[in-house]
Amino acid sequence: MKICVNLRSAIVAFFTVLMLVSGSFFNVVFAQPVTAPANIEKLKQMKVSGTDLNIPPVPQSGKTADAIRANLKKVNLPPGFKIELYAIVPDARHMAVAPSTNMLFVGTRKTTVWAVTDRDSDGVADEVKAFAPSLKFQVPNGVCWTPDGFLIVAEHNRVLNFPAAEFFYEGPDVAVIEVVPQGKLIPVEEESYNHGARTCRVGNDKKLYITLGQPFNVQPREKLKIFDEWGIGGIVRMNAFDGTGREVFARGIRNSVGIEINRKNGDVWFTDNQTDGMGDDIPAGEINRATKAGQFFGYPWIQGKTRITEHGYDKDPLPANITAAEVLTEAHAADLGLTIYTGKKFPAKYQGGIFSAQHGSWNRTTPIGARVLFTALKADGSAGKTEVFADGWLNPETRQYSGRPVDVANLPDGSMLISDDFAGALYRVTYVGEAPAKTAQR
Ligand SMILES: [Ca+2]
Ligand SMILES: [Ca+2]
Repeated sequence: MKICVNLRSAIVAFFTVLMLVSGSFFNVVFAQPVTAPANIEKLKQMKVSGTDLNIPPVPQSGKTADAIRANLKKVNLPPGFKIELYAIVPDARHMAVAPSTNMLFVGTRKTTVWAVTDRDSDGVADEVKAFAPSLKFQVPNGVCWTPDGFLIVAEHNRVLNFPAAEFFYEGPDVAVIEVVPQGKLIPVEEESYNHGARTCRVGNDKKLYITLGQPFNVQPREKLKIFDEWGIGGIVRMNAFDGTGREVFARGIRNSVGIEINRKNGDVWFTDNQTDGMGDDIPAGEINRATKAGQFFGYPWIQGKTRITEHGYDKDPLPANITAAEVLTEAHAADLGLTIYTGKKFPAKYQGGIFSAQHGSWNRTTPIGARVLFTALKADGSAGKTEVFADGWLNPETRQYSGRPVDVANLPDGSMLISDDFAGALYRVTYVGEAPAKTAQR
């Protein structure tokens, strides 16, 4: 009954939004999208696309699942914590846990957004299938929620908003609003296969924040102006339903692939990936905090404490008013998704602190990363100590990965999910207490 009420209110909300944005809605009805043009236009008018109603599920048992479970035995966690396979999800990247049902959506750097459902509420997903398969996504890496439960999907160069995604996902056709039409998030000439994965969050101000990586190792000087105007190498924010009011929120960022809001004070936290080719140990990776709009985070003149030499930026005087990183992480570990733990089941020291995923290096003499860090937050909202929370997906002897963490997310029951795009899986971390959990044995 509750679901029916929710569904009805979601549909009402959807049409309300349609009316609110009807100007832009009808303007774009007959416009482009590069891929599957007919289908998105049909879905925007709540018409069926003709896509097969049966969406094939991803097998959740068998050899792959067994191998992943075996690999998880090598993962190290603090005493009392347990990690288990939650779901097989190919290319799993950033996660958006549904506010009111036992499910989540998972972005990829390919063409699929996955819908993952735990139908029997036992803490393991039972069903993984493509979300909105009648649409063709392009690098739909970024997924996040509006406060009223509309799902945002931030692609490389388009942003979509799905009202009532939690209820429509059972079929191939879902209600959709184009927040930013294809080719309008960045200029089409600036599209790139490098640093093209977006991440998003809706802030306490209800605006949609999107990270925009700049596509170079270090951007050439002739790109500075246009990147500045568009917020490439930065974070932009806009109305989450029609993309209006867009502005550049933060600048001076190389390639952020992780953003989180501190709901207590509205701070915007984000990771920044380090410059390649400057040696094994510099520059540091960064975890940053933006406390207001308009802050400048130093790139490409400085990263961590290292002046950037490519294109001679180190010869320039250091720009004024650089907001320094809150946390410097080891070079090349590739800091990606981060989330503030909002549950109550982990020990007190973890509550309200930041968990962040490191994907692991690809170009370091001694590989590093493939782990999850924990950073405590102080009472004033700044970062305290950072420590390794989970590692063991990288074998230092063979230099081989058995997994590469991408993102971290809260589940409503106080457990935590970690996504892994190498193994193609989601893991669930629970706190079972330091004494042997006898009640868990059967
Ligand atoms: Ca289940
Ligand atoms: Ca910086």
